[in-house]
Formats: sequence, structure tokens, C-alpha cells
Amino acid sequence: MSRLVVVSNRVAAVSEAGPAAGGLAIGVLDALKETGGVWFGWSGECLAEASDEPTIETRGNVTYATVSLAKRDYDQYYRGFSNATLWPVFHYRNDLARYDRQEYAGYQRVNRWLAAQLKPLLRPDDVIWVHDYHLIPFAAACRELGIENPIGFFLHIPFPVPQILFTVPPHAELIQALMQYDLVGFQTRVDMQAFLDYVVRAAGGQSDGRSATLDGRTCAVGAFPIGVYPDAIAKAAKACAERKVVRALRDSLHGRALVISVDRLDYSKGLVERFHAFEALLAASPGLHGRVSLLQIAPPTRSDVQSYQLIRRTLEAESGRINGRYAQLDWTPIQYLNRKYERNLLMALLRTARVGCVTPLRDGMNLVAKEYVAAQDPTDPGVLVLSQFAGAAEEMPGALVVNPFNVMQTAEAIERALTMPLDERIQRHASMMAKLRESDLSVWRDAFLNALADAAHVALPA
Ligand code: ADQ
Repeated sequence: MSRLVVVSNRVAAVSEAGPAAGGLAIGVLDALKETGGVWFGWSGECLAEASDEPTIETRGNVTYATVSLAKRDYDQYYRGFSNATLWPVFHYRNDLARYDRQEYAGYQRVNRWLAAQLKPLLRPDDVIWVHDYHLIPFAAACRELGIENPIGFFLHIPFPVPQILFTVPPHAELIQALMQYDLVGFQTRVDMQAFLDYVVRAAGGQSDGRSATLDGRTCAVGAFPIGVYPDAIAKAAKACAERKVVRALRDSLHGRALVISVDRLDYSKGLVERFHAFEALLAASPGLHGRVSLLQIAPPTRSDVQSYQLIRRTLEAESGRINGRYAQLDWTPIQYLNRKYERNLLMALLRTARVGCVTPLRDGMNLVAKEYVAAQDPTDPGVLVLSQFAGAAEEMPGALVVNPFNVMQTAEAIERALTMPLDERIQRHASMMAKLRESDLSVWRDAFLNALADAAHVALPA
């Protein structure tokens, strides 16, 4: 039986409270803990010189192999091409993207260096599962080093349509690099189709809908929507309901309804539009003044990338302006907190809210949408207001689906959620819980690894 080797840009520092905020870290760790194996990637440390060899640490059945990056590598590969070029473009924000040849060269160099660092740790029967946009050229780099193991790639973020991808100058090279994997997995069929459209229409390749062929090379493709463990979340949310912080939140509401949003502080998450929708709700419904609050939890990420500094300033200004306009002595309409919470506690906070407002402008999946539903009390559940541009929208039949660019529509959906009768809330929640159970995190992992084993004609990791 083969061993699973996971490769991702960051290997999450795992504390008692669980991994740091971020969907990939949470999804990968849960998957890896079940099968055991190796997790290889960057430690998060940045030094004058890159490390000579990986630091190895084994906890339970997982071996963590981490490397440190040199400052120049961090600037070019991580802060540069990954997060100032690929992230904005893949989220349809070409207006925020920059392209710098040196950064792209650094991106490729670091991918080659990471492959070389991993090579000595590999066994012949390992199955390698690479995660996300930082590592598109990783398989090509492995092949150059003579690594012949099966290698699959999963993209956690959206894949843009060809006209958008064309704005990244080395778009053709990125596609060629993806073709070096045995399997390329996406969150949704829409993302997969965008990739196939490029291969077939822009590059002149072929596809039968399950694989792509370009320049004589074939790779399997598939849609594998990432899930959560809904019953574990429900249990944690209930168990933490009496924790001090959760009680303090409930007490502070004085019977008011709570609308909650939890996102990394990122321009793709639609926070400004959401604040405006909440403002529009207050403007349209004076009867709600003093009776509803929005709690926005948004821990800062990538704060050394300029566009992230800008969105942070905008949000501070907008929350201040809206609060200035509507607050009363005993009521603050928007509570805006830039901090992380321990995972179980966060689930209990989600449970406290009558409405979960998850309205990204683009999102690969969005795990918070799934967590919010899973955290609810099934006898008195809250309502999910969900963006049509989150991958999760394909799978959440009971949500109120909105276009986040349509501020009035979002405001109306929040109002409808606040006044929805109990029967309808219970019914909507039950249909979504059934779906979450059907396609939980283990289904995601197994479906991907099965497809990879099929594509590479090997046995599954066990
Ligand atoms: P992210 O963009 O990070 O993930 P998301 O899927 O919402 O987005 O995951 C965020 C995770 O971090 C959630 O599990 C959430 O609970 C947690 N989190 C957020 N804020 C937190 C806070 N203040 N304290 C503690 N935890 C917090 C990327 C893609 C997504 C995709 C995931 C997984 O952008 O589209 O769903 O990967 O594939």
C-alpha cells in the first residue's frame, strides 16, 4: 500500500486550538490525520538564507517536513507571483494584479527548489497530492528531477475563464505545467470547464470531459468539492455554547438578532459590499434599528501585499462611517473584529447568529458557509445568505442565494432571513445538513485519491 505525501505552500502550525485560519490548512490536516502520511511545505519562516534541508517532526501518524524560505524567495514566489498575480486574476480581479518577470522566475525557481527538497524524503510507492496555486509548476519540477510517483493537483480557488487567464502573460506555460500532473482537481464543474475551455479552444487540445490532452500529454480532470465534518462541527458548537466569550456575546445582544460573517480579510470576500448591504437594510427598515447587529470577524492575512492594506483601510473607514450614521448609545450596528478565534469557539459563535452572511465576490468553495449551517441548532436554526459566486452555492439548496454586487438584493435577503418562519428555517437547514453529510471531507479526500490512483494505475494510500 502506498503512503500519502501532501505538498502545500504552508504546513499549518498546529496548536491546541487547531490549525491557523484558512480552509486549506483545516481541510488537509483533517484528511491527513485519518490516513497518516507526510505533509511537506514551507514552515512560514523567512530567513536570510533558505534552509539546507527539511526539518522533520512526527506527531501521531503525520510527519511534518518543513523548509524555511529566503527573503528573496518569499518576496518573489509568495508575496509576488502567487499573491499579487495569480490570486487576484483567479478571483477575476485583474484590476488588482501586477506582473513582474523577476517574480515569475522566482516562482518557478522556488517550485524547483521545493521539489529538490522533497525528493530525498520520497519512497517509490508514495502518492503525492499537491495543493493550490502556489505550486502549479511543482509536478513539472518533480519530473525534471526524475521523480516518477503519481502526482495529483487540487486547486482550492476558482479557475478563471480563458479571457481572464490570458491577462497573466505566462498563461500558456501555466497550462503546460498543469498538464504534467496525473490528475488536476477543481472545486466545481464550472472551474473544471474553464480549464478545459482553455485547453481545447485556446490551446488546440482535446477533452472527453474527464481528461485533457495537449501536445501528446494527457491528464485526468475532475470536480471535487471540499466538505466539512458537519456532525463534529455541530457537536463542538453545542459543547462551547456556554463558554465565557459566547455567553458574553449573547448577553451583549440583549435579545437583538445577530448577523454573522467570518472571512479572512481579503478583497475577494465581498466585505465592503456586505457592509453596504447592511447599511442599505438599515436605511430601508428603520424598524430594525436597535434590533439587529452585524458581527464581522476578519483576521488580517497577507498584510504585506499592498491591495490587502488598502482593503483594510477601506473597511475601517466604512464600518466607522456606517456606525457613525446609525449607532445609538446602547447599539452599535456593525461590530468589526480583526482577530482569530479558536476553531470550536468560532463554531459556537456561528451558532449564536440568526443569519450567516457569506457573500464573497468569488470563492473556490467557502467553508464558512458549510460551517455556519453545520453549527446551527437543528430545532431553531439560522438562515444562510450565500453568494452565487461561491463554489458552495452549487451545493447549498436551502440557502438564500444572492448576487453580492447587488447590494439591495443582499439587504432584502438578510431581511427575509431575519423574518423567516421556524418551519421554513428547519426545512432549509435539514436539506443542507443532508447534503453536507453526503459530501463531507472524507468524501472529498477519497474521491480525489481514488481518481488519482485510477489515473496513475496505482493502489490507494492507506
Ligand atoms: P479561504 O479563502 O481561507 O480558503 P474558507 O473556505 O472560508 O476560505 O476557509 C476559511 C477557514 O478559516 C474556515 O474554516 C474558517 O472557519 C476559518 N477562519 C476564518 N476566520 C477565522 C477566524 N477569525 N478565526 C479562526 N478561524 C477562522 C481557500 C479558498 C476557499 C476554499 C478553501 C478550502 O479560498 O474557497 O473553500 O480554501 O478549499
